[in-house]
This record gives sequence, C-alpha cells and structure tokens, in this order.
Amino acid sequence: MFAISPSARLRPSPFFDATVEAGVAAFTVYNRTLLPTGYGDPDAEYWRLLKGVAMWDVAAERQIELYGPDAGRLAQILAPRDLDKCVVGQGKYVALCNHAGTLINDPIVLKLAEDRYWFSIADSSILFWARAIAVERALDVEVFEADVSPLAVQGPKAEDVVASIFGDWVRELKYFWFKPSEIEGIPVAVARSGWSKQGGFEIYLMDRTKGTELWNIVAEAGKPFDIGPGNPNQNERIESGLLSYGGDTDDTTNPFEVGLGRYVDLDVPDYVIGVEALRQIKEEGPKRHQLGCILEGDEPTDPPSVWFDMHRPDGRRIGDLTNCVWSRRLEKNIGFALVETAAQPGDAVVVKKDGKDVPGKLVELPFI
Ligand code: THG
Repeated sequence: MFAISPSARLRPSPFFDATVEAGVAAFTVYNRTLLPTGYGDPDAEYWRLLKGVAMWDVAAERQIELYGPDAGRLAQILAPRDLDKCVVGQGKYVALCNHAGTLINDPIVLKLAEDRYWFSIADSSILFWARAIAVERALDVEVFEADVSPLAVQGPKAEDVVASIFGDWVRELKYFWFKPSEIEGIPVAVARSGWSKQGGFEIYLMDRTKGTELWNIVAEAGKPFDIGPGNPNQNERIESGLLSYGGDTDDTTNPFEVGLGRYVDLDVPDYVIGVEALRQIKEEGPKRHQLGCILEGDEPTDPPSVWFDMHRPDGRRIGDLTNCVWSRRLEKNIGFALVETAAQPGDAVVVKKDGKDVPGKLVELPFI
C-alpha cells in the first residue's frame, strides 16, 4: 500500500494520538482532516455498535460558526428549513442547497445563542459559501471555522456510558439537542446525535489540546460496558438508510431525490437560498429517487466505494448503485440505488459490478 504525506493542509484531529494508541488501521480524508475508518476488525466493530457501545473520532465534521447580530438571519438564508422555532440548545438536520436546489452539504445546525450558530458540516467547503453569502447580503456576522471536534459514542449502551461521565441529565436530551458542559476541566458540549441508528451521543471537544484526555475519560467510563473504538460505520448506516453527502450524492442531486424532502420547508421566505428552485422541483416531481438494492449472491463485498451502473434486465440504464456493503444482519450485499422514479420497489435490476452483471432487486429504505 501507500502512505499519505503530511502537509499543513491536512489537519490533524485532536484525537489523532489517541486513535493511533487504540490501534487505528485506516483513515480517509474528510474536510481536509484524517478520519479513522477502521481498527482492523470490521466484524467486532460492527457488532460492538449493534450490541454494546463504540467510540469514534469525528473531528472531521467541522463546525462553521456564525457569530454576530445577523447570525440567525444568515443561518436562515442558508437553510431551506424553518429555523424560526429553533431555540438555544437545539439542533436541526438541514439539507443545505445552492440556488438551483442542489444539495451542497447536510449539516446539523446547532443554535448556541441568539447570535451564535454552528453548522456541523459534512465534506464540502461551506466556510467559503457562508462567508460569500454573508458579504453579498451585507450581513453583520463573522463566519469562521470553530476548532471544535465531535467524539461519537454510539450503540445501545452509549447512554449509560455518557450518563456515567456527565450525569443522568444526558438521558433527558432530545434528538439533536445539546448542552454545554465540562469534564475534568475540559470544555465540551454534549449532544444526542451521531451517524448511526443505534442511538448515542456526540461530545464536542472545545479545547483541542485535550483530545487524548477526553478520549481516555470516555474509554475508561466505557470499560464496564466493553467499549471499543469504531468508525462512522458504512455497513450499519446503509442498513439503516442514513445518507452520506458526497458518497450517495452527485453534482446534481436535490434533497427530494435522496429522502431529505422531510427536512425541507417550502414555506420559508423567498430570500432563503434554493427555496424557489426547490418549490419548482417539488411541483414538477423529482426525476430520480433513492431506494435500496439487494444483490444476489452471498459472497461478502465491501468497498472500494464507487458508483456502479444500474440497468433494467433489458439493458436500459436507470441510474446508479451509489454504495455497496455486506449486511451482516441480512447476509446480503446491499446498497442505495439512485434511479429514475419509474423504477420501483420489487423491480428486478442488473448492476454492472467488477466487470460482471450482478442481478438485484429494488426495495424500500431503510433495509432494517
Ligand atoms: N456528526 C456531526 N455532524 C455531522 C455528521 C455527524 N454533519 C454531517 C453529517 N454527519 C450529517 N449527517 C447525518 C445524517 C443523519 C443523521 C445524523 C447525521 C441522523 N438522522 C436521524 C434519522 O435519519 O433518523 C434523525 C433525523 C431527524 O429525525 O431529525 O441521525 O455524524 N456532528
């Protein structure tokens, strides 16, 4: 294999040393940050998330901060979702779009104060976007990347672990809500969130010099629950139907095509970027939609993560299989189909994969 050369452009995660100590085996690059993708035992990492508790470094989900008198106004201009009733301490999942209604990121928006928001972003450069819009709309707001790094604790036992560190108040947190806190002098915010359907929390580290300390506090508290390291788990998130922006979307994807329509409010004011295009797309009906696809055969295949052409059995191309993983619960290879809307659950398809025609069937999402 090959190594990735360090550079000042490739930012370290505050948890980097701790993940190396924990035996990290692979990284990807996300928001110009190294993101751990495995510790060498994918079976154990999967079942730990399903049955117990896993902790993982998601410092790569960077926080774009909007700070100043017009922060709320800028947040609403950027987000085609009604933020009017969003209160301090609340987070909302947002389908960020450009003027054409094309998805450009899918952040969680956290309201820290009336004049302070974080956009906890997926992998695209929202800093430049938000700054440009702020200037174009003559807003009184600063836009910068806050050096704040989420550490995920996920799985059915995550709540017990996080409650044992911070107290039982974390059990009352609603989904995507968060609260600033402190542990052994380390400033954090504790949120109920995370990129899995197994439940859990994200601890946002606000002092980057304390990454190893925070990692060790969680690892220690998790010991009675058999905690171990994990990663944003592709197998679980595909079974659960969670979207990967940039993984399952391309340069023309709109929110309605990939199941994010339920997070779009079309009655926000016209000044919200993309809303006019989104209304039109909604009226005309999206041209593609996202379904599940179950492939024939029971030989596990896991990434390389590339898109595969998807056809009808008669050879006509209908779209793409945007990912493909082995489902340990279904014991099948599964993936997301991004296909023309005429293609429906139950339809037979053929996937052009590894030089072969692999038969498959379209199904509703989520798989499980
Ligand atoms: N953590 C943080 N920021 C992030 C991500 C993260 N920003 C980008 C990306 N990941 C956001 N993606 C998602 C997508 C879905 C969910 C969480 C993050 C999710 N959705 C639930 C669902 O689909 O059922 C609930 C959504 C709802 O009902 O509002 O959990 O991982 N910090």
